[in-house]
Amino acid sequence: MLNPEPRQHGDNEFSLTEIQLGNRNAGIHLEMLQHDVTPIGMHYLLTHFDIPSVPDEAAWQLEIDGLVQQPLSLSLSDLAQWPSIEQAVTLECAGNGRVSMRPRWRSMPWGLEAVSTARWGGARLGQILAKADPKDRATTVVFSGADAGFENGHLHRFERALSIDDAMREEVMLAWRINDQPLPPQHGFPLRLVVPGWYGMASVKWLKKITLTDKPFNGYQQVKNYNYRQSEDDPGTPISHIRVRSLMIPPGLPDYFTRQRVVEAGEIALQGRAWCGGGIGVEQVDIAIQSLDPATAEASNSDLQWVPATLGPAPDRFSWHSWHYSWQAQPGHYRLYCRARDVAGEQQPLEQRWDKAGFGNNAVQQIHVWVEDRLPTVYGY
Ligand SMILES: Nc1nc2c(c(=O)[nH]1)N[C@H]1C(S)=C(S)[C@@H](COP(=O)(O)O)O[C@H]1N2
Ligand SMILES: [Mo]
Repeated sequence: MLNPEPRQHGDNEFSLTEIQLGNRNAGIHLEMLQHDVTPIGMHYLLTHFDIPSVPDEAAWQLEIDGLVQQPLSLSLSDLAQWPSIEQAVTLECAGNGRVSMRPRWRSMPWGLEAVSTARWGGARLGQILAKADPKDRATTVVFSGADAGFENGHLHRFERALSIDDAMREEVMLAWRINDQPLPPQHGFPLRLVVPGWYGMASVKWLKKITLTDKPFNGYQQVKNYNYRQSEDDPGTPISHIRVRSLMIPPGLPDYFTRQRVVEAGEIALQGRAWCGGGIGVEQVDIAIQSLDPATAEASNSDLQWVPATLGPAPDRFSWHSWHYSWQAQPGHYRLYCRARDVAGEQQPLEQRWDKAGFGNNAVQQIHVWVEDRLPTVYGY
């Protein structure tokens, strides 16, 4: 039988298994944060098992059953008859940023690239559920993907549940289009759930079945994974809304292997994105620029001088804001920081207070740059 690699903390070198996972689950390239809507193929990916195939699109059906008066079986052409909606939604994986945890939790080793925004097209879930007519005692809606596999030795489908109140929220949708195209296989073809404002695990891809029940849902991804836990035996707190965060497009030119940056002195247009969950919006983004030159090497995080960046509007209620800041860069070695605060007053921490599995990271991003008077001459000329 299967011999799962024990999942635990490690502070040794990264393993081949982590690299394998990293190659299957690509992240956004941070330079793509320039786009309001992330181009398809640049949107981050997280797939736990194998991407299921759909041999016959015409025969494919979504089943809605359980505690409903009117069980439904909907083909893709049935769904296409529904009043359609479109919304730009920022999704972020709950494990984003996990790579900086020490000792790290051995799972998908995300840097900061597990976030993207897509323009999803489809129908409001609430309208479709209303047609199925939930019985009064239904409390929970279970969403089943077509994919299955093992985690920690436990076989299961990828399934997640929402309370019926959350499922009926007007922003929750069944999506069969992304950026004006049919879903590609990796994003859930032919149909997925999109739960705006929540971390990505709620947005079940390859959605096959919706079941209404009056019992709490105890599936693996609901109760064993995706909870904030302080220890092994802590039952944990279920993960839901995305925490406030901002990212900066790394300025200047990168080194291929280390990704360290070099910029030419002068006016540098720093720019990036900021977002949060719950559809409440970001209120402010601040920038700090710390010199790391020997004369000021004593500088610590507590000396950071924060200055406000210019915050742009969010193109849609559940989508990220743009921000920009003009930096007059003098030659030297610097660390750049950006920090967002949402409308509820939550602000990104400088240091993460980690849970057990590296979920919900929203610590401030730090980028090292070397500012040169002028760039060196180009090699070979
Ligand atoms: N069926 C299914 N749905 C899934 C997953 C999965 O592995 N299987 N991964 C989830 C996680 S953890 C995230 S972060 C998002 C990622 O969506 P994307 O790959 O379209 O960016 O899908 C979610 N939905
Ligand atoms: Mo995720």
